[in-house]
Amino acid sequence: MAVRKVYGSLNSQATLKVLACLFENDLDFEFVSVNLDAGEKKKKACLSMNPFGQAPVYEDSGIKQFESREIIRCMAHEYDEKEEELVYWDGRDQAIVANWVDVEDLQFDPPATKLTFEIVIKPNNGLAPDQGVVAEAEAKLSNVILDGEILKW
Ligand SMILES: N[C@@H](CCC(=O)N[C@@H](CS)C(=O)NCC(=O)O)C(=O)O
Repeated sequence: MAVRKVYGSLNSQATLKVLACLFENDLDFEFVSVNLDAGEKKKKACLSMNPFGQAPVYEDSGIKQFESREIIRCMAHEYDEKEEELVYWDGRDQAIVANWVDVEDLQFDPPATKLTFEIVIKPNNGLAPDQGVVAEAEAKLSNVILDGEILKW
């Protein structure tokens, strides 16, 4: 029986990141679906383990965590069983990884999320995208995606 639990939604990019890592590491887990569109009270009850009331929340052996990037980082430390090097113990290497995790968090994710909302979620709900928001998000994304590739050093 799985000791790990993911509380989240399949409509949540942050939840999907955690699920991708669980599958990548072949780890058993139980998925507890949270309806993020549910009323505030019901949602808060489901996500009471996260002080910000957001998905995902991850539970492993009694330890509860939130913030998808930190859940993934912790998983990489704990289940680093593959040949590829996922975890760096050298402080300088850790800082370089942290730098790029922050770039994804602060430069890539906000405009990518806005774009997804405008060009996928809104049309799926019968709403027209706001072209001003689309243009602004695309301009910001062009700072991190060059010629179809994520910016590299
Ligand atoms: N920085 C957080 C973001 C979490 C987040 O924004 N979750 C969204 C779903 S992707 C959510 O729960 N939204 C509902 C709400 O904020 O009430 C993480 O990466 O885990």
